[in-house]
Amino acid sequence: MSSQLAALNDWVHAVARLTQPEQIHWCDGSDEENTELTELMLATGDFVKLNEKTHPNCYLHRSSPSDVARVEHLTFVCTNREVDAGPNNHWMGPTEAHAKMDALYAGCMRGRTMYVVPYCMGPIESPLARCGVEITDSPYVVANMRIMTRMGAAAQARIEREGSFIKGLHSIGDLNPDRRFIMHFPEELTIKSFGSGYGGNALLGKKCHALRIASYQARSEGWLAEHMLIVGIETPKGETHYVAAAFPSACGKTNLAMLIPPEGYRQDGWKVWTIGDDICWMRPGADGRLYAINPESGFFGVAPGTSTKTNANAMAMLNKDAIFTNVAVTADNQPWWEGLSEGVPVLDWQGRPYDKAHGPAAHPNSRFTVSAKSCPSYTPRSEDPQGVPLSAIVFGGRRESLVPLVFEARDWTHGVLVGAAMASETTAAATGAVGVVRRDSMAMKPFCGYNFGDYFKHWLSFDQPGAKLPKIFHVNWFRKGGDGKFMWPGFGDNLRVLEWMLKRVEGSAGAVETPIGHLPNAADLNTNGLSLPESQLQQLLHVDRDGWYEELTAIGDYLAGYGDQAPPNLEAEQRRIVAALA
Ligand code: GTP
Ligand code: SPV
Ligand code: MN
Repeated sequence: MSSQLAALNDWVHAVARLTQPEQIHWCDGSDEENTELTELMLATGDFVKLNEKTHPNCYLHRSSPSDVARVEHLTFVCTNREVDAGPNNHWMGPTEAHAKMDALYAGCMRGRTMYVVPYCMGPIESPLARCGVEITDSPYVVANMRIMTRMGAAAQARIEREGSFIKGLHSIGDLNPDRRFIMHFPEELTIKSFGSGYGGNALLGKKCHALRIASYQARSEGWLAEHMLIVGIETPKGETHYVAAAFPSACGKTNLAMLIPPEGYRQDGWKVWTIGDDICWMRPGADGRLYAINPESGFFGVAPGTSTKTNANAMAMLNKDAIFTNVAVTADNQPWWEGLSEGVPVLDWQGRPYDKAHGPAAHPNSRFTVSAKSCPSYTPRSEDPQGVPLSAIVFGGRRESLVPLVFEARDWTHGVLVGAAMASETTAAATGAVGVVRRDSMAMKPFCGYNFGDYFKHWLSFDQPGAKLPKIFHVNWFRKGGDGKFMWPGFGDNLRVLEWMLKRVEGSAGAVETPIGHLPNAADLNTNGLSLPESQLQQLLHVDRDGWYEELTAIGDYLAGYGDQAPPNLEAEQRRIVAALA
């Protein structure tokens, strides 16, 4: 036995002594193993089989009704010094946090199977990829990790070769929200999660490892772990530009990653290739450009709002080999959610007869889990061990007022400020109030494993001599008019905005200079085939100087909240813009 394997074994056995499982199962990721787990979950009711004719090999999982989203108030970063976690995180000292978690874990797996899940985030052969092992007592978590990560024997072989891995311990416990914590120990490369079986709380490879722990590692190793989609845009000339975009949870990453070009664009030969829809790891290559990989291998996407009209690529993957969580079902047992043009729900997400009085049929944060390879816009470049070079980075939020459709940052420092200053209306992806505007720097507020002040400095540090950094933009698909309706059609039509960005990258499109950045003139956007009144487009591209003066002033206060950690360059940039707006 290699010494690495011995270290893994020792940890697994120490966890078993604490949690007292009935048996231990080492996951190899094989089809046989998945079939056995599926049968087990059908027997226990963890899985409900969906219509085999319309949705072969598709299953529905219903969470406990109080366990349907991430829980930011119960998520902690446990560094030795509180300042290293920063005001952006909830903090608990490691000694106290371990004691609290280990007390919850004591005997928690009695009568259950403990699954040992080795996984790799990123293509197995990629130097940018990193491995972890999740120990869990939830077969639903295993089934999801199998789709979302490269799970099983190959990952274990890499761990044995490399000797390092992130340790993640997860138990659903009794799903009691009062006994639920998601703890991160970045200095120990360890995660401890208890009391939730849901998405980002339980699939530890995703937000816990690939964002919170990875962002911490990336800081000292010179790379970035970001809450971003990665998409390839192929122009009629046959050139593919890769773009990464950070939008907060449930703000359009999956949709932009799978965009279907408007009719006229398709005829002209535009194509869109999906690399990733949630997480992006990137680092400078030898040529000075930023290279990005998607550490995941599947999509855990928001179901409501997904339809053939909005996201036909997602719909095409959802009729086989998919797991659905907290959606409704029709009389003939097909999955259903709000936004579908067909079907009638008979059972809601809790399995009750559907009654409008109970609210939506599908939970607003109901999700599908599918393999990235099932996506019609899948590209083998997703497996490129070196990643794809980025031409542009896009930040964006859900803002019903003030924020224009698109603007371009003047340079990297201004772009970092634009990312740091991001704000967005909260969504159902996390428990708590929905629709409240909050600052969500780089869409990483819930996910950065260290002090945002240090994080902003780390972002600024990429601006080195010889660096060929992507241009930075900000978008807002969610402006609303007086009638309460979205002003911009969104979805496929967002390619019109991406086209302007790529032309800016090439230096072939016009713009107006304003204190907040460069905006397209109405004529610089291709609106062929779009029925958008000229006055509405003007409004979408308008900079409200008074409103922005207030916004920038608030951003100054926000940066000041990071005290000594706030980078002086960023504060100077903020002051320059405030002065220009005054
Ligand atoms: P997470 O998986 O939580 O990180 O979310 P995400 O950022 O991938 O969001 P997603 O693409 O799933 O979109 C969330 C919701 O926003 C869905 O209901 C979409 O239909 C809606 N949405 C996405 N893009 C647009 C857009 O361009 N315009 C409008 N109006 N809505 C959009
Ligand atoms: C998000 O909330 O940003 C998600 C879903 O992508 S979860 O896996 O729960 O984090
Ligand atoms: Mn997300």
